[in-house]
Amino acid sequence: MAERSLATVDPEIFELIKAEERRQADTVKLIPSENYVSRAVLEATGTVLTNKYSEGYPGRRYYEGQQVIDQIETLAIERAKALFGVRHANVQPYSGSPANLAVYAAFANPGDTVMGMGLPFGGHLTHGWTVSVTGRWFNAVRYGVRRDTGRIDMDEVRELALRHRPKLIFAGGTAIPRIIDFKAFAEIAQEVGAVLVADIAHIAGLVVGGAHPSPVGHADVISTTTHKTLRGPRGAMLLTDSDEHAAALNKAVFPGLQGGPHNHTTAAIAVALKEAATPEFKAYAHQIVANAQALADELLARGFDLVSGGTDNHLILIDLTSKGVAGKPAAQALDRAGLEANYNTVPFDPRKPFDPSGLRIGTPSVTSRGMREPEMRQIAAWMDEVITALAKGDAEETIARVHAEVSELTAKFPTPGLDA
Ligand code: DSN
Repeated sequence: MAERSLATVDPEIFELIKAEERRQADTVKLIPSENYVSRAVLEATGTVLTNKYSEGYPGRRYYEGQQVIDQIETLAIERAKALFGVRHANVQPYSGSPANLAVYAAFANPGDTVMGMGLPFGGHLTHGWTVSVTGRWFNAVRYGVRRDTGRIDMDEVRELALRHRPKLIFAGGTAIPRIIDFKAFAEIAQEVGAVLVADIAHIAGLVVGGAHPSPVGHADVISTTTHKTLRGPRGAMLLTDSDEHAAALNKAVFPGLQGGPHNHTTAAIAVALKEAATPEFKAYAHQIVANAQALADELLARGFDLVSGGTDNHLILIDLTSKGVAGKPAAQALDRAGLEANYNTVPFDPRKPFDPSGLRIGTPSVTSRGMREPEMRQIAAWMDEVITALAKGDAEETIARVHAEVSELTAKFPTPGLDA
C-alpha cells in the first residue's frame, strides 16, 4: 500500500503549512533576520537525512552507517572554509544561541568575566544579557552606543575591557545598522588578552558577498547562524583559523552541549553555501544594502528618525517617538497591512522592552524576491501612510487600502522556494 501523504495523514497541519506559504507569499517581509530559502535548500531540508544519528564528526562517529552522512558533513565543512576563507568550520550547532553557548563552554568557566553589547543597544541575549544564562552564569560587562551618534562607542569598549579584563569579547548583534569595526575590536581584545568572537549572524551573507568587511584575520572565533542574510536553513556555524580554538570548539559543541547533528540541516547548509559562492549571490548581497539605503533615504525624507541616521547594511532601526506612536502598535498595524516588521528597543529607550519605541526592518527577504529601489520607496511610503494614520487614531481604512496594494505588488515578485 502506498504511504499516505501529509495532506491525508494530518490535514490540519497540511492546511496550516499551506496557509503559512500563502501568508509568506502575500507579505512584504521586512524582519531583517528572516529570509526565503531557495527551492534547493528547502528540498534538502525535507529529506531522509532526518532519520540518521551521527554523534561525533566525519570519520569519528559513535554510530555506524555514516557512509553518506560523512560525505555530506565534509562537503558542508569544506564549502564553509572556502567561502569564508578560514581553516576550520563546525557546522553542527543547532542555531545561533547554542553556537554562542559552545563558545562560552570552549573558552570560559561560570563566573568568568565576559563582555558584549547590551541587548537594548543592539546586542544579542547570548552576549551576556541579564535574562540569558550567559548573563546569569557569567559576570557580564556590557557596552553600548554613543548617545550623539547611535554608533558603537569604541572608547567605551576599550575602557571597559581594560577595567574588567574579560575572557571573551563579543562583537556583533541584532540591531546594529552600521559597519562593525572588527579590526578595532581585535586590537582591544589583544590588549587585554581576550578571545574575540565576531557574531556575524545578521551579516554573514553580506560578508561572503563582499558587502561588509570580513572579521577573518581579526576575530579569534566567528559565530554565525545560517538562515539570515546567508539564506540557508535554520542552523549555525563556528569558524576559526586556530587549530587550538577549533579543537576546543569541536569538543564544546559535541559532546559538550549537543548530541547528534541535524543531518538534513547540514545538507541544506551545504547547498546554501554552494549558492552563496556564486556571482549571483554577490550581486544579491550588494543589492540588499542598496535596497536598505534606498528604504532608509525615503524614510528619512518622510521625517522618520533612524538610529545612527541611516544604514550601512541590511537593517534599519526606527525610533518612532517623533511620530507619536510606539513600536508595538506600529508593528501590529503594519502587519495587518501586509508589511511584516518587528518592534524593537532603541538605544536609551525610556519605554519597556515589551512595549518599546522602535521598529526594526530590513531588506534580505524583499531582495530575495527581486525587489529593488523603486519598491523600497513604495514600501517606505506605505509605512508612512499606515503610521501617520495610526498616530491620528484612524488607521483602518488606510490599512485595508495598503494591504490591497501590497498584495498587488507581492503577486509580481515570485516567492523563492514556493513559486517553483
Ligand atoms: N532572533 C534573532 C533576530 O531576530 O535578530 C537573533 O537571534
